[in-house]
Amino acid sequence: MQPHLNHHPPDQFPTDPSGLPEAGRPQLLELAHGDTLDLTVGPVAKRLGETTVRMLGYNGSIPGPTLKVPQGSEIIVHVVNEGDLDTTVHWHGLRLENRYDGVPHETQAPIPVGGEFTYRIQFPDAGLYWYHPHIREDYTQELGLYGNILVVPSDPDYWPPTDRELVLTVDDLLLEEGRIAPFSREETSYAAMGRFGNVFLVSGDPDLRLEARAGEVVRLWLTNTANTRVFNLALPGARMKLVGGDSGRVERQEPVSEVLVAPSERVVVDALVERPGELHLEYHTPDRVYRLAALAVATDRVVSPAAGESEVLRTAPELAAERWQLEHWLAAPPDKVLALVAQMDDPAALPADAGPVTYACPMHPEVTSDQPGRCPKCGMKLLAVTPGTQDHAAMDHEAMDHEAMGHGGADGIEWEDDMVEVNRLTTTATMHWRFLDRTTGADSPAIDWRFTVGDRVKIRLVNEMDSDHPMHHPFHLHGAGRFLVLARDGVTEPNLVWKDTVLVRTGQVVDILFDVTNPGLWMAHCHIAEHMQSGMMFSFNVARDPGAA
Ligand SMILES: [Cu+2]
Repeated sequence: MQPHLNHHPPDQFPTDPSGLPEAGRPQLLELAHGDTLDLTVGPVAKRLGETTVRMLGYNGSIPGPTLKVPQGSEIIVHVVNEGDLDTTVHWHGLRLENRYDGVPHETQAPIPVGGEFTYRIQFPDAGLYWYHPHIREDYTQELGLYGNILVVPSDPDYWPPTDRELVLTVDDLLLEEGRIAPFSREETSYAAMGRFGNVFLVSGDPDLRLEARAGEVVRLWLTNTANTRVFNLALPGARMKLVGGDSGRVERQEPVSEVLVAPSERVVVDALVERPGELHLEYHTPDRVYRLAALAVATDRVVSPAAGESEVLRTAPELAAERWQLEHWLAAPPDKVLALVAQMDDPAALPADAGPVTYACPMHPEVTSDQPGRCPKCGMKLLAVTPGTQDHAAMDHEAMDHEAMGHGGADGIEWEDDMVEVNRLTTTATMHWRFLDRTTGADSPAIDWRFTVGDRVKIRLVNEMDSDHPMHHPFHLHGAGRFLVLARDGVTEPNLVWKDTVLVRTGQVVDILFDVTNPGLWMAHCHIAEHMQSGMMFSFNVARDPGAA
């Protein structure tokens, strides 16, 4: 008998699944205008292959229930918190009433364990949205608190015809020795790069099997719910067509072989599966291919009217209209310039009497200096090397593989955690992610943006290389409105779609046009959960239109 086997230190969240109800599959809940949904947060025992871990679910499932609602409707959601810590529910991407946005202390008081809160949620726009907590997302979202929302358009011809719809989440989860890797109650770890997982989950399942029939057009609705990982997804053997993004359809449907989806982004693709057999949803990085899920295509061939339209590439008139005004906005100076930077304390910082110190790059161990500074190869801050022990920079054996690429690779995306030992040690105390308002000089919490309903605001996002740790950031704006990407590094966006999150790659400059529609106090933040926890956030005010009744 080992009574302490499952005991967790008091400063960590529990990991023992004993006695908990087994996590279920997400339900599809079709809700009508005025309906009430009861949503309960609570711990579950989740089976992942050979092991069972303690996770958190909405209504006992991971993901939580998929909500299917008509555009223009409003529902009531009654949330009960039986979880591990205070919570709120944020309705990601929805332009809703500010007081139901789920931001703790700003739009509502946190819901304590044992407490409850009632939301009224509106769905003005068609497309794919999702919900998750807005307190310690690094822990709660990683542990399973997320669910999809499918808003069915009022216009029956908004989307092209399809035979089958699969509403999915893609995610990763970090396991160590068959358990969820430890989480402190007090502070967020992996603050430098975010917590990368080592198990991939599609709709909560490490080995999901989906079904279709030969000849069908299968619509994949995909939401990235990972803390930090960018997914580049492919379905070899199927003919894929990009039809939608964060908030509704794309300007121009286009054939694609892969789709990139950053944390919290959504993408909608139609896949024509012509032949029977087994296809795989794959995750492609520059170095590797991972299989995420299987799609079994049955032989009973169907004659699909949708397949007949699969070659047609439609244009969305509302976005074609935006394209006409684009030249004006491309030429206009930005109204706001926001820099994305890191300020990093040395996690292995030594006491002053430790003697001579050598500094080395965590990514490039051969780069050393007797002075603090930056790596000339990748821009990372040089960290102190502990004398007499293993060189902590050299512990990242994988760093050598990235020799020629610079930190995060030539494409400005960090596909894997290639500095695990350093990353694990970085916390909200040592890693300071910042937005700096280059128009006014204000630092994150002091940024004071004031807009009015009806404004269109051009915002320039600059992912500065002069930073202690340059890396990609998925920049998210809450439901004060929605935005179009105008240009990335000066290249005009070729295919418009309404968005709430944009991936700003390492060193990249992205211009967006923010269409402001909803009054209130709203958040802007990086959607890497650990970056938001480490300060990469601020809130801005939107005033009502003084001319409106
Ligand atoms: Cu970030």
